[in-house]
Amino acid sequence: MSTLVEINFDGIIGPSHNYAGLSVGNIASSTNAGETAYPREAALQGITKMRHNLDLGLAQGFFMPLDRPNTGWLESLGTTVDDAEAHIRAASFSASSMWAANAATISPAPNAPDGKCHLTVANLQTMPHRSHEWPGTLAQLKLAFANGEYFSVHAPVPSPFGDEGAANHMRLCSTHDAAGVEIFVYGKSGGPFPARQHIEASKAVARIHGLNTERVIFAQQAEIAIAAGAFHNDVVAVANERVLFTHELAFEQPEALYDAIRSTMPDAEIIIVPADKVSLEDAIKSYLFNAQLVTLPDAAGMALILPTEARENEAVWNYLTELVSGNGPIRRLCPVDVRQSMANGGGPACLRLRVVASPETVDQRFMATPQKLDRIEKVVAEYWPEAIHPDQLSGPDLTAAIGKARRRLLEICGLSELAG
Ligand code: SUG
Repeated sequence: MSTLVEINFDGIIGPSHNYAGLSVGNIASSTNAGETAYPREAALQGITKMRHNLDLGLAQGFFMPLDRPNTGWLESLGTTVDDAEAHIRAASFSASSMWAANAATISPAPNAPDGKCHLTVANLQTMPHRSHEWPGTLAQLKLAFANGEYFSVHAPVPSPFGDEGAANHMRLCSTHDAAGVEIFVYGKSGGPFPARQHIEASKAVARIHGLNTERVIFAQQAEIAIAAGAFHNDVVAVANERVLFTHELAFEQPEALYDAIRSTMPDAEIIIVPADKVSLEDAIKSYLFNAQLVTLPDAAGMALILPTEARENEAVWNYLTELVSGNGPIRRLCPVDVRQSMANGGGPACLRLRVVASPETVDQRFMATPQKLDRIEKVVAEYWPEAIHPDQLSGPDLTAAIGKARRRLLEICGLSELAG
């Protein structure tokens, strides 16, 4: 078997992408509520990001959008697309599975005593529009990671413990193929906003994955960070291999966390961005920490795949330019345009789920190549709606169009068994 590498699986942005303002505590989602969304442009931006990462020499995979509107979910609520109240109907149409960082929590094989990579699908139960994602996501994880010799896919943690997956989980390790320490970040209170990750869910995932308790840290997300709009930890911190890149105000007890990291992993490097250089507000607006922090091939150091919004914020860009000009581990800044997703609070890191695995052990239908992305791009250009206003979410024409678009995508990827 070849070596383990980090594979980024991006959620392909679905044809029902829209701005219905469904996520309380997610400032971009609330600010853009009622705006017209451009699903075709959104999906093309996501594909361009994947192509960019392939060009950097990184391993790339993808997940299919889920079947929307979710009529089965509406049925379980005793209603239909035509009869549902507007907020429930909008929730049934949401394309939110694009944010694959919330699909599952992953513990790579070197961390687990049974030598398998463990994946627990997230229940996402805090937000109604996301609470019905997991069955469709689980079906895909079971296909993509069907090889039981290497993977173990788990059902969601039960109610009432909210779990939002990898967005609240970080792994520090000397290299991706080595054992490391897993940090589970939970929220207790977010002032006016909900804390979406429950500590009991985090503890349950660590137990289900069989992790060695000495290599697991539970850390509370700062209440002020949630109150400022950091509805997931990956809005204020990101880790890759031995580097933790974090805002000073990300955690409730930062020093205790840093000490715990240093005592478990002495070679860890913690880069703390001070609030007097980048305010919490600027960090959240620019999504600087929602970058993909990746290790480039050929010992070229690490790169941050950032949203272009980070380049447009003077304080943020000044900080970053200084950071990469020093002698630190982060060497390169790569801004990518994912504005359509950003307007719903999803940056480059939200759009991807990291799985450490040998690419050949994954179902190849979920692995990206430049040729496959060309074919996907063609389907998107032909079938994805150009524009959707939230008021249009009821029409039978739109329902038919998004159903057809998804079926066409599944067909060309050889995944029609997910049609539902
Ligand atoms: O759950 N937005 C998503 C954004 C998720 C970002 N993910 C990470 N940080 N990993 C959310 O809040 C907006 C949907 C709407 O308003 O229609 C939304 O669900």
